[in-house]
Amino acid sequence: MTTELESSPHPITIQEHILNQQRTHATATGGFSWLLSGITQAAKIISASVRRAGILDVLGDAGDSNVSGEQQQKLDILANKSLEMCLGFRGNIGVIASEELNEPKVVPKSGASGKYVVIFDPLDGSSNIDVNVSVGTIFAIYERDTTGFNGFDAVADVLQPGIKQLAAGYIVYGSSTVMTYTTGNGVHMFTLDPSVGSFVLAFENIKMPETGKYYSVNEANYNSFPKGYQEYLKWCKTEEAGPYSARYIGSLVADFHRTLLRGGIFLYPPTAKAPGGKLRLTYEANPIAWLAEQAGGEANDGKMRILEKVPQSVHDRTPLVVGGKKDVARLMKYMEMYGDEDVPQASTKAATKATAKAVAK
Ligand code: AHM
Ligand code: MG
Repeated sequence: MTTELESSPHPITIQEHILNQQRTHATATGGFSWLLSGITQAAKIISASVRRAGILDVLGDAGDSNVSGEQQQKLDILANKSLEMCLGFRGNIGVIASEELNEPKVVPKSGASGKYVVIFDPLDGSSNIDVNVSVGTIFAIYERDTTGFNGFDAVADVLQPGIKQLAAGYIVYGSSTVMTYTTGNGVHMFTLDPSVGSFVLAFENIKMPETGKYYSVNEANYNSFPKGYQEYLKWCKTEEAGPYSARYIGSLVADFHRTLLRGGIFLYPPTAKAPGGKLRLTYEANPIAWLAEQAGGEANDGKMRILEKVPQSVHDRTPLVVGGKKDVARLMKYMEMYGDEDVPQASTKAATKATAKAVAK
């Protein structure tokens, strides 16, 4: 007689999945899987804090700002500490860098002999924390670049192009907690089962639809987008386009998560306020771009592939366009057509101001 346990499908945990992936690499030692399990451990701690945010004293500003001049939230700091703690004792991580740390850190326990570099945004979309909207963690893992290595240049270890990532992923703390990762062998997604504390396989080898029905952008910045973006967005609203629907959460992780599953395009173009883009290359754009490519999508900065950009500093910013292959290709046609042409023309600005004045009367 088959018992209920024997007949029920075997839930694959993220640990098992990572180990199975590891077995496909003949030279793997297990160290890398050990490292990834540090990230899942931190994700569980952060998830528990996010879930109880209104109960614990973790909402609101921490009263300090990070290197980018942004107000740090208490949960930003807690998430950063959780990752530092869970990764710091793995023994094989040489360097960590984070949105919340001014400079990369050499990990004291493994020091200069640690083989890996882990770069993360501990809690992306933190302006959404206090209003119960999805936030996330993003991470990228590299091997230390030992070419011409003097043993102590933590900054040089971090300034590697995204194409050299060994693993990348994100955790979204949404209606459920979901972790998505790639090691260059497809994109896999796991849901945290809070009753047993395990991430269980939800989707293996996810493929992003080539085209979707959503565009995702902070359209309040429309007036200062370069013309190529503006013309593309105008097209999205035409009958020929469908038209598309707009979706914008304001948490990159959540906006990308939807784009990965449903298709469409996410854009954060250059703006008057952030002419070089707002999002950070090393711990936001690079991991997201690799996941997109691994799922059959594309990611660029409106001109070139994100993964080929060489960061000049740890907190470099970049414009970001990411989505289904066909959606991104169409946007690029508009970019090629209009180049770096800026808008609005002075006359358009004046007309907008005059109308606003008349309406205010
Ligand atoms: P953060 O890392 O400080 O939270 O900022 C990054 C966030 C992204 O999650 C999101 O895509 C973007 O900022 C939203 O910016 P905006 O409010 O300008 O639309
Ligand atoms: Mg962020």
